[in-house]
This record gives sequence, structure tokens and C-alpha cells, in this order.
Amino acid sequence: MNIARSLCVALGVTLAAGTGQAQEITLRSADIHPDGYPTVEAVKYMGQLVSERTNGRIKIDVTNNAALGSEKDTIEQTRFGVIDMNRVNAAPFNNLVPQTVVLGLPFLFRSTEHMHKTVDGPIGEEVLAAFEPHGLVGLAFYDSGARSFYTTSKPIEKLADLKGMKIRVQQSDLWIAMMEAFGANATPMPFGEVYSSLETGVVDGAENNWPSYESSRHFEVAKNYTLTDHSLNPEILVISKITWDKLSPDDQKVIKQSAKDSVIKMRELWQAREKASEEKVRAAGVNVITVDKAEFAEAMAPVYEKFVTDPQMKDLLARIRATD
Ligand code: BDP
Repeated sequence: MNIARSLCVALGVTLAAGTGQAQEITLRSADIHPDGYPTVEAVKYMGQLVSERTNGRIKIDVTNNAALGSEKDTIEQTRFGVIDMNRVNAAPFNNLVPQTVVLGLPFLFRSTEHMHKTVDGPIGEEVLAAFEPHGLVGLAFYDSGARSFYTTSKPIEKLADLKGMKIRVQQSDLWIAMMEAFGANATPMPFGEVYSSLETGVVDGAENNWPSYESSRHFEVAKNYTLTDHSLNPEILVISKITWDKLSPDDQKVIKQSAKDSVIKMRELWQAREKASEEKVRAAGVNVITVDKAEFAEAMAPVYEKFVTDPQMKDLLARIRATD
């Protein structure tokens, strides 16, 4: 499809023919998760707010289940304006927007509250602003809980168990380095390929939060879940800069505010889903293992050394640590 045509398709702009009436706009938003997953429902809720606040003139259409492609692919499409909006984990943005790296650093956030305070304040604004030179406008952060390991055969009971294990990671240099520091062999791949990779032994394990472990049904093939809680990396909602620049300042305001307002809803949905997913996988007989997290955290020094090098990263990290 040629770019000019795809842009028109993306912004879904329909001018009421010759009447000079206001433009009706449908913004297409991508997500890899299914209906009912908190990220999908939060963007739908944002769509309701936007529609109410523009008297039905602007709508958001959430295309879920990775129907528009893997996260890495949809990020590119969003940069080119082929997709208007995208809800993606921070990790696949790492190589594009270096400021996102800080949020995924292992064992950084002391609690969910600490993460919320960080992303709700000036640091969050700074990270969102860093998207603009890369063809994206950062709108909001959503919760993603804590990520923990799961394995198909050998359970992880201590750090040494990870030695030489093939662990799937998101497509990010940070995440590859993290796995290596844990002693594992990092296998980066899109989320959609993980189930079959676990099933066929391409990887020995992966890592994710309770809701993704459950909704993807990875728990059926990887029945050992080890509570390392190694990262509270949030989700990020972005809009294409190409789409953004076509919107009036008033519409931009509505979009930004509605995205912010959907965060509150998302947090409620997330809390409930985290609990429900944990209950579901425990009831399915998953072997849930607790470990000495300090041992895992101590192994992360090389990751900090590698990624927190320039003054901006050092400053961001220091300010996150000082946030209470
Ligand atoms: C989930 C995130 C999703 C990521 C996925 C992954 O919500 O955006 O794609 O993890 O591990 O928790 O790829």
C-alpha cells in the first residue's frame, strides 16, 4: 500500500461531503491482548470518554489479538501513521527511545506505589516526551504488574537453576542483557510465538505477569511459576505523530486528558485481573515457587553498569530512587 493512501486509511478521516461539517475521525489502536484484558478494556474506555467529549465525532477502534502484527511491527506502523495508536509494553520501545530503558531496570521499583509515583510525576512526563523525535507521542502509562519466570520442566528455585536455560525475552537489548546476567540464554521473540516455542522446546521458559501468563495459556505448557518479581516495567500508550499533527489543539487536549483518565480505570481493572489470573492458574495446579529475591537482584549489577552510563540515565535513575 502506498504511504499516502495508508495514512488516509489510518486516520479514518471522513469529511461530510461538501457540507463543511466537522470531521469524523476513527483512530485505530493496536493491542496484542484479547478482549477483556485490562489494556484492551482501558483503551476502549478511553474511546468512550473521547466520544462523549467530542459528541461522537472522534472514536477509537481497538484492534486486539495482534491482528495488526507483533509489537515491534506495529510500533513501526504507528511511526509511519499506518496505525494511529498503540498500546505496547515499554520493552519493545527500548531500542528506539532510550529513556524507556530506565523503567524496565530489574528490581528498580520498590512497590507498585513507587512505580505509580514515578510515572505519574515529572519523570513520567519526561519519558513520554522522549517519544516525539521518534514519530510517536506518548500518552499514558498503564500497569503491567510484576514479571516472574516460568519454565516447562526444570523449576527455578535458585539463581543457579537459570544457568544455561533458554529463556524467551521481549525484543530489547536491555532484556537480553538481563537474561544473560541471570545466567540464562536469552531468546528474543514476539509474544505470539511463545506458546509454541514452549511447547516444542525451542525455549525452556519465559517470564511475564500473572494476567499474561494466564491469558496466553502459557501456564498449560510451562507449569512452574517462580516469583522473582524482577521487573515492574509498565505498558505505554502512544499515538502516531503523523495522526497527532492532523488533530486540532482542542482535539489533542481531549485525547491526552482521556488517556490520562483511562489510567485510573486501568489500575482498577488490573488489580482485579491480577488476582483472578493468579487464582485461575493456581487452581489449574501450577507449581508456584518462592525464592530468595535478593540473590537474583544482586546478579543485576552488570545490567546497571551497561545501561546506566550517560548523565541523563544516571540522573533519571537517581531521581527514581529518590521518589517516595
Ligand atoms: C505482556 C505485555 C505485552 C508484551 C508481553 C510480552 O502486556 O505488551 O508484549 O508481555 O512479554 O505483559 O511480549
